[in-house]
Amino acid sequence: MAYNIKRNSEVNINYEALSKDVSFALRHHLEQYQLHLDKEGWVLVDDLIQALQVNPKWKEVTVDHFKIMIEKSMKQRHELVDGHIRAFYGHSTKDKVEKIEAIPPKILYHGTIQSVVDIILKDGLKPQKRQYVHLSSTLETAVIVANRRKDEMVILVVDTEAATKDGHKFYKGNEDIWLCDELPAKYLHVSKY
Ligand code: HQG
Repeated sequence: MAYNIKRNSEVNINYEALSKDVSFALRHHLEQYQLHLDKEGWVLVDDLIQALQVNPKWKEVTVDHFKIMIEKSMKQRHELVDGHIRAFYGHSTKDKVEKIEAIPPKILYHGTIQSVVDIILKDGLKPQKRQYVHLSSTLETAVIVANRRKDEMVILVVDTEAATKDGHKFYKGNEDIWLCDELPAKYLHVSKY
């Protein structure tokens, strides 16, 4: 019987919508959800559940739903460990989340659009509204990132080897996404694919 109840609640959950709301809360709108991230971006799962349950849509949400949400997601956006959950990347909250510095592959990619590429090639990559600039180890991901926008896509290649030699730091987001602070244009060129 219990098995049936669980299956029914799973069927009713829109995991894509749940993932969006979890990202919205953990990356951008802590105050609205009365959440507080620790310095590595973690919150208690129970606190997130309580915060989400204010919305009738998520009244039945449980930790099992978060587990399935993570399993089903095409992108590795959230991490769940020992009763805590966090977003891997994407934050725009006031206090900068500490990420682990690591040595990236020799090149990384950044997917952007034609209308801003000239500015980027002049002023460099800037985090804009987020805490970090977002890069990826695969061209495929950069294409997906760029294609979120309506404008024509441009893929930039980042010479991380030269940037690292000059003292710029790179941080691991997830297995594919890398993060950095502002990065001068001299390390960038437009990819020919
Ligand atoms: C551009 C999503 C003008 C930059 C994605 C980008 C990713 C500049 C935009 C992740 C600039 C910022 C992050 C400069 C950079 N002047 N524009 N100097 N420097 N830009 O959304 O990288 O699916 O903050 O090219 O897929 O697009 O939500 O960053 O176009 O992984 O999990 O300013 O968010 O992940 O846009 O995306 P964003 P992003 P999720």
